[in-house]
Amino acid sequence: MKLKSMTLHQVSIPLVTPFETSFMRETEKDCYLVEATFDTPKGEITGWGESVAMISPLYSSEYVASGIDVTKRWLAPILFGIDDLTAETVSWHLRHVIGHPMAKSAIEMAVIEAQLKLNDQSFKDYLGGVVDSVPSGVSVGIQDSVEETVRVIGGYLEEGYARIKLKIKPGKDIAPIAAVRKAFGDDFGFQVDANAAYTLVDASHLRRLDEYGLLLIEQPLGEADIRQHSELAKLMETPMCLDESIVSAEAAADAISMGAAAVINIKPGRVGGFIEAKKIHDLSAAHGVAVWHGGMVETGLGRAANAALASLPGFTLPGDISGSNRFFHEDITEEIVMYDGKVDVPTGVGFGVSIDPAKLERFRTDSVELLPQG
Ligand code: OSB
Ligand code: MG
Repeated sequence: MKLKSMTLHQVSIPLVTPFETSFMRETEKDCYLVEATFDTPKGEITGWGESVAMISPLYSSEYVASGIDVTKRWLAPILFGIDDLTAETVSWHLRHVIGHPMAKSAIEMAVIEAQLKLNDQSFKDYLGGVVDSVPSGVSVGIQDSVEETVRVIGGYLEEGYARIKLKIKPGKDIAPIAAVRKAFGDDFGFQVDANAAYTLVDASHLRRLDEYGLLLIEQPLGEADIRQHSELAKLMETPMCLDESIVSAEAAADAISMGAAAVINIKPGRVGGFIEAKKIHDLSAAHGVAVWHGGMVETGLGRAANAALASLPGFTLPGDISGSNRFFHEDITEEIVMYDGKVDVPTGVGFGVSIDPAKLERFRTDSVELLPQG
């Protein structure tokens, strides 16, 4: 395939309710989509990708505008020069550009989708997925009060979600967790995510979480603190799970060998793409480390692709792959539906969903078309 043009569409989609983490409170989903058109043996084919970078550099160093900028100046120009571009070689061609995994992943997604369309294949079949549906967990933001936390989680349990993940931060941890266990008992999967809000000096405080039978604690310490997570893991019974720290297969290998991660959250965008993400799945499985699929409040496009990856056999814990209606009144693709605590793995060609042009038009705040130079 040869890249002919690439359009970056920035979108802003209202959230059904504000989503608050230890690092920010969001009321809209702001991201950009990559629409890439290729010359192929079957004529022109267009593939779509989605960047998981957030509007501000608070979860990772990348953000929406940095992704658009690096794609425009550096990444797209490299790919315009390649005659036989394949999904499997995108990350190789882009390897000299340091960092920017989310920007690279969004482009790789578009190449993957075009290649799947060329080969008339679903993403699930391409990856080797083994199940038709995946258990659906929900990520619950930090609420204004303990009562509100209990009410909101009660609603998601009622809807049938397979597992609850609650965001925590210093001062909003023990009390809401204890109240949720008191209200709903020990019979449901419950885990917490600190998004790097603590330091190792909080170890004795964090140990108190061991009382609540949590499935895991996700990323209590900083992105660069793999060794410190291994120290904390020795002090806690709650299984340690890393998100932000796992930026590549190499980082996953380090975390596993240092005892910093009993469980790994896999997010393709954070590690530079779905192909790198699959490597992490394979290497974790080889070490007997459980993985689950993380989420970045994706639109239906990213959500559909995530469900396909999560259909691999090593994903033994429910992922943050909720129904579209958890975040959006209206998604930009067909709605991803949660039923009986699960979400179907799309079986259509490509990612099995398509961007609705009218909705794209409505949610789009900006777009830029990139073409080969000269
Ligand atoms: O840490 O998992 C995280 C959303 C944005 C940034 C970071 C995280 C999250 C979530 C949302 O927890 C998960 C989802 O998409 O359901
Ligand atoms: Mg997380």
